[in-house]
Amino acid sequence: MKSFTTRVGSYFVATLLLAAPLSASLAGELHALVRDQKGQPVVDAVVLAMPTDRRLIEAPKPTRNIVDQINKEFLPYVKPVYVGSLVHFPNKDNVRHHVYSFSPAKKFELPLYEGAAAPPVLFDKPGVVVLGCNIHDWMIGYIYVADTPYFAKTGSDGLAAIRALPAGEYVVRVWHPDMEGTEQATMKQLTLGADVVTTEQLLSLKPTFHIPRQSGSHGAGYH
Ligand SMILES: [Cu+2]
Repeated sequence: MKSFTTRVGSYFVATLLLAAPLSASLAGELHALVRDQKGQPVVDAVVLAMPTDRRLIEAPKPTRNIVDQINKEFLPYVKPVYVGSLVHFPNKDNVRHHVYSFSPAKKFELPLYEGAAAPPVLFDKPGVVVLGCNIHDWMIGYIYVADTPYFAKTGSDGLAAIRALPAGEYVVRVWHPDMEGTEQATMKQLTLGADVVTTEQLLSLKPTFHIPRQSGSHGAGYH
């Protein structure tokens, strides 16, 4: 049994060595800069690349997706995941949270819980899932369930990098919680080879209204 495993192992090594230069030359990278109507970089925008040939979609490596609750906020504020992913909602606060969503892409509820007691939630339908907490009205977060594994989120510099994209034709689009108009309106066709392709996207953002946090403690143990 041991020698069989060894042989299989060395076969894989040989295949990988042969395949490595080829696949490396076929992987491209997409760098996107997202700016708003004032020219300012947009943070928390999700940039997505959908290959025209869906056969280029490779199953992503399994990752542990986490949306924390810290200091009575969802962290991260925007979490993109590939469709079919599980997301964990650990509560790092010393108060209980009651996380829910009424979004058509995923309706769910995690009744009052502490710590890591809540089971992970499966996001099996592409779309935007708005997160809320029944106890803390100001808590809001987003899970963007992507129909492609090729996506990245912009940092405070407005930049997102999607790495290891198989060469081919892509439709690139952007989503942001405060965007005016639709994702479809941001669609751009791009060809990716083995190099780095850069693209720019302009988003018009709506003014945001945030429910003010409740100040002080009201002694109910929930605040
Ligand atoms: Cu809460």
